[in-house]
Amino acid sequence: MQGTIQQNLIELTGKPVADCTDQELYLALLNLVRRESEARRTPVSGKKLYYISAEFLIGKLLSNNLINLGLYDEVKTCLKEAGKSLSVIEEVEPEPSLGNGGLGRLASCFLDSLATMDLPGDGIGLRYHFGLFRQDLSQGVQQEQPDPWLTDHCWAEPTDTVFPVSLGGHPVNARLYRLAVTGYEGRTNTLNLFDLDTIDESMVTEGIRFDKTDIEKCLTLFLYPDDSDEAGRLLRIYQQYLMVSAGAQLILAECQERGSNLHDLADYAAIQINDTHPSMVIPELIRLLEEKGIGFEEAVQIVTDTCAYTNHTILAEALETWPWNYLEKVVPQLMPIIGKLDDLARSRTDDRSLAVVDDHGNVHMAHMDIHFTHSTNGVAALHTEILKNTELNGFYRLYPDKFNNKTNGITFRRWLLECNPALAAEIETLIGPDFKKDASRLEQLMQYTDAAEGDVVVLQQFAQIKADNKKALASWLGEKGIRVDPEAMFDIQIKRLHEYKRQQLNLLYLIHQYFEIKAGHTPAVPLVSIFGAKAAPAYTIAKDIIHAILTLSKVIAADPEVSRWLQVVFVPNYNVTIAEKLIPACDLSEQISLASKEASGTGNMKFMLNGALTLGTMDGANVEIAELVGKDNIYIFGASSNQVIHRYAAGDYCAREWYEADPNLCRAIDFLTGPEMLAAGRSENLERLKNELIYKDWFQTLPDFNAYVVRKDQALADYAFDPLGWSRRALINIAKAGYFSSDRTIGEYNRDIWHLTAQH
Ligand code: Z15
Repeated sequence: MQGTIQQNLIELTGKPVADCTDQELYLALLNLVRRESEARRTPVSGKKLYYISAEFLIGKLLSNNLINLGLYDEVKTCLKEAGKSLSVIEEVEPEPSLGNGGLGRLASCFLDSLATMDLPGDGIGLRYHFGLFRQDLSQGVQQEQPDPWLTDHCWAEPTDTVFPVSLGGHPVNARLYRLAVTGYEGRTNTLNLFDLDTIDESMVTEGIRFDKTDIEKCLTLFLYPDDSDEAGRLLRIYQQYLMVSAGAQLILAECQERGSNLHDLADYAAIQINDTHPSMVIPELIRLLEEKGIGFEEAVQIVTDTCAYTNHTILAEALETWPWNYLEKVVPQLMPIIGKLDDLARSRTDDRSLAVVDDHGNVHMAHMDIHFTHSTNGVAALHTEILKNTELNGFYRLYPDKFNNKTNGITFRRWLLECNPALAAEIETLIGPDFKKDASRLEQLMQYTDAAEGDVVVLQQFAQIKADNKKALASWLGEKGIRVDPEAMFDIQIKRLHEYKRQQLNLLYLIHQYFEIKAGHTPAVPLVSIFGAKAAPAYTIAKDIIHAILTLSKVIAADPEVSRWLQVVFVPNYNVTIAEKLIPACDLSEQISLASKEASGTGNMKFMLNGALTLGTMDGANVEIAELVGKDNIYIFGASSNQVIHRYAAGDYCAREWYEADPNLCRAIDFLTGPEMLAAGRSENLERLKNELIYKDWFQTLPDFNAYVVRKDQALADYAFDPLGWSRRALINIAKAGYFSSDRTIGEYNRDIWHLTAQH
């Protein structure tokens, strides 16, 4: 950078820093970051990765980019000297919530690691006008509001590049927007986002409702529109096709410009298909290659060599299958190709269950991915084993060499350096700065935990940082009118609301605790139980669970006898920005999905890195966390994935029997529709949830209830009676978190799948 920060800001705003508004300073910083990021672009030599994803949950970018450019401290000081605050200026920045949860956040962590490791890797996605809805809980139930992020000045810049795309036979133009992704002391890559010029934001009425028929006006209005009706599902296919068609044209154009003759495409591009949402890139690339004179069989081979697929779930509802006649309406030009791919797949195996098009005429996107890419990976060791042995066993037997595991990771720049600067500074004092680029160095912290007691002074410093972070969170909550006791244990469950993630299990524990306190059995330590979660707009039971938590929170708050010991807090509109405030302040991290159902989880890694202990099932990456930290430094409970898989296979699970057999469970479930709850909440929602738990309980909450109560109470007691031991175990978690750096994950993708060369 030329000149000091102050000189640059004066040049950009035309006045002294002290005279600028926060808005003016935000814009100046945005421009400064842009200039510096651009300076780090270099032409790509060799292969380039294209990570195609319907979601990029990027979060705010200002601080992140300043850190990665090495400008953060200087900017902060300069602003402070002029009486300004970077964190206040940051409030001006809207969060781009272009993702629902883990899948989209993972994509963003990956882009950060790619750029940090000097690997050429760009993202391809959609420029949704409104990200995930803003959640309003003021009426005691979730209400959805649009969440605009496209202000006049924003990180994603329009370009003159447009690609023609045919949607249901109608030609439209996809315009490319580019967002710079700068690595930590690394190169600048690009997140390419496509959009139409014809989108009409004024179509949005009453919350997030809009007319789904006028495709050209509404196509990219929202991330994942409600898919509970046909118009919604069609819209989603249109969105996906816009993304992959424009994306495929961009890839081919870039590769040709860099010298590819397309026959050698796989030497110029690696394409990662993030879940099944971008799967149509396979037939679309084949179509484009055929248009350029390449024969079908060779085109299939080129595409197979270029593309790889990541599976992120075994939940049936998340594995996309589209009826043939839906696809025919949206992408008639792909249907002959999909038909030929189905023939080809059937020629490779007699197993009909592996077909691309099943006997009911449904197109299985994941099946197309596995047949016509060279790699299929799961996202945690257990998840990949389940894919190989159960869910995708037929494919595994057909293509054993295609299957591989890539355990997820998180970028430590955002999830440590940015969100927990005090912890990062303490670590740097103890082991030096190298951990920022080589996370495995965190292991050196083990020396402070070695003795039975550990190094008392160091442990107390870590405990003090946690205490300070809890105070900071308490004061942030205080500004929102929520008062919590920072001396209490902070227990946090933040993630999308879904029955498989089992927020309802946590709810039942809290009701149980309420009864125990009423009976004079107070917990070992006061407990603040914090939730943050959005429910899909059409997911009724998920919304009922939110309502029940909110109602319980009211009931407890109104009862001084209980509220001295127990507080339930639901933070509205949970998003990346809020996660960055909550995670550093957490003592106990809730990772309580039904074993086998959470493919990996990545929040679990963020909490561990920030010195929380995990209370969790043997699911997803929890299994690997448990292996790394050892069983004494994590609270594991509940049925194993094998037990769960067998219980499903037997088909004889009966929730009602568990409800009737366990008086504590029965008492907790009945409380949902007891007089206290009904006085504070809505009977319709509470009754429905109660019936769901007794008569369905699809995610087997009841069998794990007892073990959960016992383990959680144990955690409370350990925290209360052995604080130093707790700090020591927290430090072990931090020291072992290095494995979960997304730099490690990206290194493995590159070694096994992409084969990119670092650009220096
Ligand atoms: C999503 O966020 C995930 C999987 C999906 O299939 C969809 Cl549609 C969205 C999550 C998994 O639930 C989570 O376990 C995993 O850590 C994350 O993807 C990233 O792999």
